[in-house]
Amino acid sequence: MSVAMTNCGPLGWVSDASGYRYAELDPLRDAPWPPLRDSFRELACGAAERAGFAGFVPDACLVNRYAVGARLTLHQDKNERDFSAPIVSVSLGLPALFLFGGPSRSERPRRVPLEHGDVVVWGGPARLRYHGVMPIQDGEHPLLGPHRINLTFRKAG
Ligand code: MD6
Ligand code: FE
Repeated sequence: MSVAMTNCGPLGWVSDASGYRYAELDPLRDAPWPPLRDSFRELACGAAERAGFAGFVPDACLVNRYAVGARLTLHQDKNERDFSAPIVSVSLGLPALFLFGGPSRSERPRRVPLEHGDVVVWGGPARLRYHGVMPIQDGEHPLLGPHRINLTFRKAG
């Protein structure tokens, strides 16, 4: 019932004994994160542009891998420096029900099904909305087996 996390790109989201932050080094390896591949950058920038956010330049790609049963509680993404930049979210593997809430935690979220290959661009007035992921249902994806992987491209620094 766990979410495994890593990153690529100049900055990565880390949680360790000293808290949560964006960092240039992977604390597990004491080394930079793998580069953001051109194909990833082109996918993210192209999606952002089509959604009305031309000029998006991501400097972080957070990679979350969900096992069956794993979930993400309602949260806001507010540790990035510039909220005018959107977040581009790519879903792979097992499907998920994404919880799309309002500006306060108390607002009842909508449930949006996300499948392998879906891309969501999250910006403008929606940028600070609460959101989460319902527990991943049991299944077997042809490419990713019993997992869901979500990539979020961000302008963090
Ligand atoms: C996920 N995504 O879909 C988790 N945050 O697994 C997020 O928390 C998220 O998809 C901000 C913007 C888009 C997202
Ligand atoms: Fe989030």
